[in-house]
Amino acid sequence: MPNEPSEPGRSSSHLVLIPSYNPGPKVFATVRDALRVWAPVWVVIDGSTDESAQRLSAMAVAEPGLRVFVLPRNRGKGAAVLFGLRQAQACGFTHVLSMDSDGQHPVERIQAFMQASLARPDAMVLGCPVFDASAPALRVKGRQISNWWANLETLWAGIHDSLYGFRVYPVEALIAIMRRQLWMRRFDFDVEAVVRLCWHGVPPINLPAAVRYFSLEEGGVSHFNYWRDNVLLTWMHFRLFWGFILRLPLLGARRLLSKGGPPQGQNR
Ligand SMILES: Nc1nc2c(ncn2[C@@H]2O[C@H](COP(=O)(O)OP(=O)(O)O)[C@@H](O)[C@H]2O)c(=O)[nH]1
Ligand SMILES: [Mg+2]
Repeated sequence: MPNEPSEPGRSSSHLVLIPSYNPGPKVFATVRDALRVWAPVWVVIDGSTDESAQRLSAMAVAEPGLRVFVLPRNRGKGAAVLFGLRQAQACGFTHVLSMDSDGQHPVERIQAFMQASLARPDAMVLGCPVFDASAPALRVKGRQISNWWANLETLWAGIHDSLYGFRVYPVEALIAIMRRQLWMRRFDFDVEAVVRLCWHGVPPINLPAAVRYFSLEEGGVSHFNYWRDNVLLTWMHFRLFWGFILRLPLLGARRLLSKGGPPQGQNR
């Protein structure tokens, strides 16, 4: 495959995109580890007030595979991803693998996700979280609720997890969707992106990927606020539900044409 990097080469179609906001100490190892398996790696620093902008920019001087964008004001994860998508498109990239900056996502799965995307560029490759004992029960439960809604909203089009941010997105389709939406700019991004990409006709491929939750002592940081962000997610599912009702005839017809099975996507 011509676009696959031969370590430590560079892909000209697929890049790793890491949106980052006050990520805690794990960001440096996360970026370094990502660069060991893929290039390019881009970080979008979203109005962070810690020292990550300076330290990662300094790292980029010595690392040709790393590019760091520093945005002056915090606008949210979805807005930072959209910024990265637009830059990626301007540079000719067709796909981005988005991942968290705080060390929770498995860098060692980047290659497998990129391979799956290179083999099926029409699809999105979704991480299916494999939790260990570190996962808070409340987050796992909340996820099941969001997954149920996302599956209803897409008429069971094959989304295994609606919230996991470790994914490969087709750039053009996601920009086209986000351009028309005012929302999807904060923690409502991950769910709304998969649901709307499904509506858009982009099939999901689900691959397992471990997720870890770190304690404060281990350097874990979370900006997810249970009240604020659960209200945001509830409002998002309300909007998506009505979008689903409007699209029901189209989704139903698609479902019938796909002969009942969860569709186009593969699951490994
Ligand atoms: N650019 C940007 N990224 C964010 C923001 N908030 C979170 N993120 C990214 O989203 C990831 C997940 O957020 P986090 O706060 O760790 O939430 P949690 O993992 O769900 O508890 C982080 O690692 C960042 O990469 C934000 O305001 N701006
Ligand atoms: Mg996190």
